[in-house]
Amino acid sequence: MIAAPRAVEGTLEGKGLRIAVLLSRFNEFIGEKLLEGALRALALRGVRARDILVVKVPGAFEIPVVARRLAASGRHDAVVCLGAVVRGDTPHFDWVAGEASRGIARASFETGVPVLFGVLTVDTVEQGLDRAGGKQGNKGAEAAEGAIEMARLLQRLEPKGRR
Ligand code: INI
Repeated sequence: MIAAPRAVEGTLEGKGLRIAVLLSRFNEFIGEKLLEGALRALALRGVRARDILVVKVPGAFEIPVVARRLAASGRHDAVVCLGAVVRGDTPHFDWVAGEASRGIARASFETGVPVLFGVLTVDTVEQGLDRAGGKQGNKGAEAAEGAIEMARLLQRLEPKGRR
């Protein structure tokens, strides 16, 4: 018989975790719904209000520099980035969405802290609303749960003795 390998996964136990939630105010009517979903999910999973910091920036392009600062601060176990980039008539969308996603990935990679990508990149406002508590669920809530899972997974992967 082949022995089963050891397997490691995160959990959705939020109690004791410190989470920063970073929101782009651009398309705020979508972003606020993502924020509501994220805060509800964090509370449902046991993250205490006093362990959550909400930070707002003007647009998704400004997310990476603040995400990196929050991640590097040592004060948060994970950072959840939220926003909505909606395609318009010009190539602006590509630059904003591209830099936001690249910068968020980089902030995570450079700091070793999970930085979740809960920024919608959609063709229409309707698609955005569908994903912010509408018929496609709430991507803010999904990113928040992903943050808890990733924080717990990284704790489990730490060398013995460090926790
Ligand atoms: N920022 C967004 O978060 N979403 C958008 O859809 C958007 N559009 O379409 O332009 C947007 N632009 C602003 C950008 O993020 C910066 O705030 C701005 O360019 C100043 O740096």
